[in-house]
Amino acid sequence: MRRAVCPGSFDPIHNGHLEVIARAAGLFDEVIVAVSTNYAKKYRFSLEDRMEMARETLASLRGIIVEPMGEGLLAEYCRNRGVSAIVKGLRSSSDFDYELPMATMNRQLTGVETVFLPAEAHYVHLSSTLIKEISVLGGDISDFVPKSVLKRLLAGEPPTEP
Ligand code: COD
Repeated sequence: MRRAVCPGSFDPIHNGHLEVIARAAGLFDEVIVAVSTNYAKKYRFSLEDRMEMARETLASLRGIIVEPMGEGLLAEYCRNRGVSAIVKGLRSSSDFDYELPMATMNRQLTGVETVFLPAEAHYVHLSSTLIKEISVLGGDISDFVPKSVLKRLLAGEPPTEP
């Protein structure tokens, strides 16, 4: 069985993430959506909420598992979970410049490969950070996130610890 991982903060998950995860599901037998926790980072949503939003929005896709990634090395996580490939979406050349050394390092650490999928043109400008900023400033984000995420963002919950 070919198992891949789509890692991310998913704070929150948006349509660009969903599109890449759906394409990964078409390439692999099983795709783990691994939701990261970095204690140095301030998240808008708790780990549980980020996982719940991912589960809700990916429920119709087969072969998808949503789980916490933990705090350790992604390469070790892949080895422990029998993952052969990390799938990342690329929005720009700066994404590539950032991701390439990590992909090379991850391969050297445990042999895990990284597969890059070019972001769909319609979603190439999306990031969780930008979406949260637009939402806080009262802009319309309904084209960028699924309905369950929209509802939570509009509920205006205060920032939470991971
Ligand atoms: N279209 C397509 N893909 C997109 C889009 C978009 N609009 N936006 C984001 N993506 C993809 C990217 O591939 C991105 O990597 C992924 O979605 C997740 O995005 P985010 O913003 O939720 O996640 P990040 O950037 O905060 O990354 C979190 C990771 C867990 C991926 C990162 O922290 C990581 O790799 N940690 C591992 C720690 C480690 O092992 N370090 C050593 C490295 S050698």
